[in-house]
This record gives sequence, structure tokens and C-alpha cells, in this order.
Amino acid sequence: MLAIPKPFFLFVMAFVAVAGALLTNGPEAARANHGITVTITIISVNQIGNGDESNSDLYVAADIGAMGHDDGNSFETHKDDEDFVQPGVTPGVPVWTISRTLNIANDTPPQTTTFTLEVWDHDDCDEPFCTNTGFGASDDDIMDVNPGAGRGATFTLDLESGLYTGPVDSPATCVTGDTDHQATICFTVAVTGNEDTDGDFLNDGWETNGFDSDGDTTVDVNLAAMGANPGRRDIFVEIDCLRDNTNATAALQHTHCPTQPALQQVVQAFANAPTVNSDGSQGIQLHLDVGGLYGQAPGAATQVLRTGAPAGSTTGTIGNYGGGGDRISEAGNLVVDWDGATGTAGSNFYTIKGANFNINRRYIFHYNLWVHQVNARAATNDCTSGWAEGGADSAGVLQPGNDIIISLGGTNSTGGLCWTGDANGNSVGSQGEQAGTFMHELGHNLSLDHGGGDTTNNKPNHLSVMNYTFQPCTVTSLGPTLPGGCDYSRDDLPDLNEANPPGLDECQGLDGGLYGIGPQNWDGDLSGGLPNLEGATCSPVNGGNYGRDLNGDYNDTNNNGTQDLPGEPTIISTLTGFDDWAGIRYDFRKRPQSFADGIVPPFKNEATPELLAAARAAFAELIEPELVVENAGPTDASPGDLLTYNIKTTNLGKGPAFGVGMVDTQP
Ligand SMILES: [Ca+2]
Ligand SMILES: [Ca+2]
Ligand SMILES: [Ca+2]
Ligand SMILES: [Ca+2]
Ligand SMILES: [Zn+2]
Ligand SMILES: [Zn+2]
Repeated sequence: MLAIPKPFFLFVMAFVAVAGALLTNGPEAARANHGITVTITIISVNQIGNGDESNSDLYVAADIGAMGHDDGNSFETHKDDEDFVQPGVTPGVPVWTISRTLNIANDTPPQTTTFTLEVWDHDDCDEPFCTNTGFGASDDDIMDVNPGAGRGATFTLDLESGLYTGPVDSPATCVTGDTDHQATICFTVAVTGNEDTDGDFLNDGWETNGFDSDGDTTVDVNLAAMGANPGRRDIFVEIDCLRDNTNATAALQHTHCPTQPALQQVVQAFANAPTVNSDGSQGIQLHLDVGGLYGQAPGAATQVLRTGAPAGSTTGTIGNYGGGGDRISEAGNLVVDWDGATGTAGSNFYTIKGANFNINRRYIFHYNLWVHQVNARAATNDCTSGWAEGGADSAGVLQPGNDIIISLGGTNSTGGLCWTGDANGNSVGSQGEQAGTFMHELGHNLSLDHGGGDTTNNKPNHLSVMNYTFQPCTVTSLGPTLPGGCDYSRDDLPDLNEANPPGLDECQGLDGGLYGIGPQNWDGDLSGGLPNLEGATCSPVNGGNYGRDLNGDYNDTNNNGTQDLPGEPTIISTLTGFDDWAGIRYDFRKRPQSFADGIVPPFKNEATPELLAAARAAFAELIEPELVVENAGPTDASPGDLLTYNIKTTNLGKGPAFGVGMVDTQP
């Protein structure tokens, strides 16, 4: 027993009362379990000065994350009559570590917690390896390891960096008290689970342990059960949809729920992405929660393996994960107000989301609602294909988002279907329109814009569903390096300079030779009856480069969607290439604005069928081949004659002709 002055003893008792109170965690608002584990290891404890020479059985009490001291938080195995112990080194003293998986109150950086270390002198033990009489028993004394006021040492730990500040700061590992009954404690701290090994902004701890959104220690989102892998990039989307299943006219009943093949095309496209993962696999695992839309039992999922990869490699999923697949009545929701704000009437997207999306998922899932129509351009009969958060902001910086609307229903102002109809003639979108629009809007959430890294649309050197020219999963396809169809751009193709100089090099074409698309006779001129290729890399150089508007953009000053000349001049600019797959951002959950109520800029209103058709037609004109066939040979021959004739095919058009066949029928 120390010769403790009475006031000090009372102090000890008071401290114990406080510690006891910490054991009872009060209600904690909206804490998110980041699956982070903090582990403290004690290197040594050293009693300084006279201390308690007859019986110095030192032990340590630790508290991580202010969760309270209790027996489980103290290192109770101690060594009799030792002023200096090195757990794991001193004979009879095992390694002292304490680990806690934490609830973190703040969801955005900096994420911090605290830890407190106390050294105690276990006084009632006369025998080696005292039995546990409990932390802070009445006959135990707290030593002073705090160089300032107080006896315990409390540190603030940055969970992102693993660095701490307090009585001493990282990288110092020892702290010593300054009053009587001094001690020194040396320790290390390790933070695990906060790593993001694969770079998808889902912490390893979430992907492995699950996500406890409300801090009640029950996992709310079990990522691993939905296919998450801490070594591969994963993206989660919850899909709900509107339907009309009450219409008195049976043929008018229809659903806006996407078809399974359409979604599978997109999941496959992500699995086939050129992205290389930290575990060496390639592709992105897109996980869609579609509930029971396709008859799957709860928890069941369709696995979509990367094409040509061995089983167990990159796999996206379409599953019944307990949140998606809500079929919401179209009645009363015929027009969904795309920005959740007042203005043109419509039911509020965020109201529908609030009723059908579990907020515990908000850091994990994008939310995607398929609706009849929106009101981006008109209060009714609006054929806008969708809306999404994300893309380039007003400063040109690419930003991620988390909300998506797809609207492929309804009729236009003249009564025609907006998009491809179902068997009964209700507009719901073709498979390509569904798949391509979904991938396009998800691309905005992943920060892509219509030019990939900028807002310039219809660039012939941006081969991506983000480009209106290719939105309905019609990306140019050419060999294994350019699978086409549903795809984001795979390479940053050379820039195309519309202004001359420097101008367009027709021999570089639109792919710079990467995919073998070949030269592009942008101006369509002929020389000696053949396409006249001009440009710096042409050999021999036939003149110089060429300038023209390639992507059909103009200053739409009156915003009516058509070019009213004069006054709305064509835009001549440099069309930059962009590698979408390399550029996508996974970090919407790191952007606090993602979780604000209502619309968060940047956001994108989408194409109408007319815009997509115009983009497609302009591209077709730009690359149009023109094949000419010449037949040459004798006009007469007798039986037994040897007959020689030549057939020559020439492409006089602007672009390449692929998959051409020649059939010459003998007369
Ligand atoms: Ca991760
Ligand atoms: Ca992952
Ligand atoms: Ca839902
Ligand atoms: Ca242009
Ligand atoms: Zn509808
Ligand atoms: Zn868009």
C-alpha cells in the first residue's frame, strides 16, 4: 500500500465513478461503423522514483474511443514486485494488447477517435500473478503518466493517418508523468480496416466486416454477402421503378422496371472494364439490388463473370439484396420532379426515394429510380431520357454523385411514343435504350461528363456511352481492343483540332491508329479519283491539315435546341480524348453534398430521342464510306477461252468500310 494522502485516494474513487459511468453508452445519433479496428500494444511500463517498493504490481488500463474502461480494457496480467515490465519480454508477462472496432461519429474526414492510457498499481496482491480484483479496486492506485494535469494520458488519434496527438505526439511512443507516483508508459498504436486497398472508397473494414450505420453494433449493410471484395473495385446501386398495374384498360398497363438482359449488359460491361484491381484481377464488380424483380429469392443473385475470365475472377451481381425492386405505383407519380424543387409540378424524386430507400445504405449505394417521365424540358410530354448527379461542375471539375432517374416512358407533344414501346405500344425503352441510358447516368454519378472529362458532346474521338452519339449502347466495335456496344471509352485518343492550324490530320483519323479504324477523309475530297488524304502524317503529304466542325456544336444562345443563324455560330474547338474507365471516381461518399436534401450540383439533364438521333446521323455522315465497284474484262468469249477479268472495289467515302463482302454472279 502506498502512503497515499487521503485527498488523493478520494480522487481515485472519484475517477472510478466517472469510468463506471462511461460504461453505459448513451444513445448516439447516426454513427457509422467504419469497420475500423484500433489496436494498442504496450511496450513497457516503468515506475519512477520510490513508488511502492514493497509491492509494485503494475498494470495498464486503456480506453479506446471513449467506450469506457472495464476489465476487458485493462491489462490485468502483471508481474509481482516489478518497477519495470516489458510485456512479452519480462518473464511471466505476456504481450499486452487491446483492440476495439469502433463507431465513428463523423463520416467525413478527418476521422478521429481518442484513447486513454492509465497505469495502475495493484496493491492487494501478495502472491505473484494476482487474481483479478477488478480495475480500479479500492486498494489500487493510479500512477501519473501525464506530464500535464491529470494522471491518465488521453490522445487524439487520426484514423486516416494513424498519427496521434496528446501529452506526446507521433512518432513519440513514451509518455511520463510529472508528479508523485510517476510512471512511464511506452506503446504503439495500429489502425486497421480504414485502408481502402482496392481504391473503390469502400473501406476494407466495411467490405470485410459490414457497415453498421446507426452504431447499434448490428451490421446494417453486409457488403461481403452482396459480393464485395476488398481487393476489387465494387459499386452498389439500388434500383426501384414505377409501373402502371391498375389501368382500367389492360393494354395500357406497363412497367418501367428495366429488363434483366438490359441490366446484365451493363454489369457485364463493368466486369469487362480494363481497370486493373489491387488483387491483380481486371474489371469492376457492379452490384445491383433489384429485389424480387426477376423472381430471385431473398439473398440470391445472378453472377456475371468477366468474359473469358476463370471462375472466381471479377464478378458483378444482380441480386435480391433486400432494398431494391420496389414497384411503385405510377398513379400520382406520372411526372417525377427531377430536381426535387418547386417549379414545374411533379411528384418529388426525393420523397419517393425517402419512402423506398433505407438511409442506412446511403454511404454504400447509389439510388436509381426508373420513372414514366420527368419535367426537365416541359411540364408534360417531356421525352428527356433521365437525370443524374455528377459530372463537370461550373468550374470544370469532375464531381461524383449518388442519385439517378431514368425516364423512358410516355408520349411526346404530338402523341408519339417517346422511346421504344413494349408489346402493347407503351413507351418503356428498348434493351439498348435501357442499358445505355442506365450506364450513361451511372457514368455521371461516377463523375463522367458528356465528353468524358469535359462537357463537349459528340466527339468522334470519345468512344463511350457518355457521348450522345453512342448512348444506346452503340459504341463502335472493332476487334478485342474495342469491344464497343455498352462501354465507356478505354483510351485517351489523340485530340482533334477543329481549327486549322493546327487542324485535322486525316491520316490519324479519329483513333490515331490505335484500333485500326484507319484514316478519315474528313473533307471528302478526291485526287486522281481516290480519296485525297491530307495531314502532317500522310505520306506523301498532300497539302496541309484540314479544319472543320466535327461534333456539330454551336452557341445555342436562345436555348431552343436548334442552331438559329446568324447569331448562334458553330463552335470550333479542340476535341480532347478521354479515358473514361481510368477517370471514373468512386468517392461520392466522401462528398458531404451527396447527402444533402434535394438536388446537389453538378447534375445533368439528358438527351431526347431527337438529340440522340441527330448525334447518330451526324456521326454517320462524318464517317460514311462510299464503295465503288469496277468490273473490267472482255465482253465476248468462246467456249474453251481463258478469260481474265478484274473486279476493283474502291472506298471513296470519308470513313472506313468494315465487313465488306463482294459477290460477282456469273452471267
Ligand atoms: Ca475498398
Ligand atoms: Ca471492393
Ligand atoms: Ca428500395
Ligand atoms: Ca465543334
Ligand atoms: Zn409509364
Ligand atoms: Zn448525360
